[in-house]
Amino acid sequence: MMIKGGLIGCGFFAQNQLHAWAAIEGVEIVAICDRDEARLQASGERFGIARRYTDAARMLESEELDFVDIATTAPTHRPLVELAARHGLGVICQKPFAVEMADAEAMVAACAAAGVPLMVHENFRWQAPIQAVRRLIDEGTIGQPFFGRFSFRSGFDVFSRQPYLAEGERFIIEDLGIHTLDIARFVMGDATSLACRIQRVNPAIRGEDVATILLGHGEASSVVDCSYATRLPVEPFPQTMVEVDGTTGTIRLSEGYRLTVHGPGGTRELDASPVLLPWAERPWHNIQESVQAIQSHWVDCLRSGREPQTSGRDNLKTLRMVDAAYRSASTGSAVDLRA
Ligand code: NAD
Ligand code: 89V
Repeated sequence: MMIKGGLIGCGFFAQNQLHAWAAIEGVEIVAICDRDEARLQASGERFGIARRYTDAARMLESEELDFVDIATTAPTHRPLVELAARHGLGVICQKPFAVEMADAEAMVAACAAAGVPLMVHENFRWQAPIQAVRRLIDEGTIGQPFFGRFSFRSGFDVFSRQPYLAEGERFIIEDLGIHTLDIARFVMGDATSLACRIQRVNPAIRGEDVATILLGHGEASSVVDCSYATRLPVEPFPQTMVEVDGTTGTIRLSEGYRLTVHGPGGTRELDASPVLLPWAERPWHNIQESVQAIQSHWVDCLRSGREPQTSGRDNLKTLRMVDAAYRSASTGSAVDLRA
């Protein structure tokens, strides 16, 4: 049976989500909503979706849906997630799930009380090269990981398409570092401690554009370093570079999606490039492929009744890292995440 969804927020990133939904079998976005009429009509025309609303409550009252895909920015997430839960609908919510931990916890509680699934659209761990790193570790290729580095350093102009990123008091950890911290958790296991330093290099923006974070994962350690102030000869946006040292070998994911695996059996060079989907465009194709992957995962979870990998409950752990990073940067002290 066809799964029916309604999407709220027809802005910049929702275009990727709508392309991905159109490419996934067995699911259809039957209605869309944006309070900006021009954006609503443009997305409706582009994707051939006739049922259009400027008010989310009206959409949920009028349509028969199985789930809602919320593609708005963080301040609107809680009222929209709670609205969907009141209607007994499954919910996908974009990252950052919330700015305040209390709002994130309330959304998780509301969906649990309503008995509806909730997935945070935390797509970076679904990138093909990141999945490849995790697979190699699971296969025992490098033994037990004891050190990781997850590095996103770029000078790409993200502000032209997402002007709100230049305006907030917080920037890189909340918007991008949140993905990198989630990747660190995905590869190394949950974090037990965190220390962070931040800098603002670009004077034209309000928030921090550089963050350097030291994580403990039990006995293992990792470094998450992010920058939008880094001018390189070849602009790597939006690649995350990865280093993992294990007891019997190493993994390196380098510029150009080159994966080098060294272990007792020798050294292998692999091409971990993402597929360029028919609707995708470089350099965004890595992110776009992961959008299709996470949305396919959601459909699988709805059909099987399994909890999504990045459920609301799971994402609280990533959000606690974001919260701890800002606290550590302002106090200069490390934060114990075991409590
Ligand atoms: P945007 O401002 O371009 O789009 C948001 C849209 O939501 C706007 O058109 C706005 O009118 C609409 N909207 C807001 N509140 C609404 C409401 N209550 N009802 C109906 N419509 C409403 O923002 P964006 O750049 O598309 O970002 C959206 C979210 O996606 C952000 O949280 C951002 O962090 C996230 N994002 C994620 C990725 C990723 O890879 N996962 C990449 C980029 C952006
Ligand atoms: O993925 C994101 O959340 C985006 C970007 C890659 C530009 O940081 O906002």
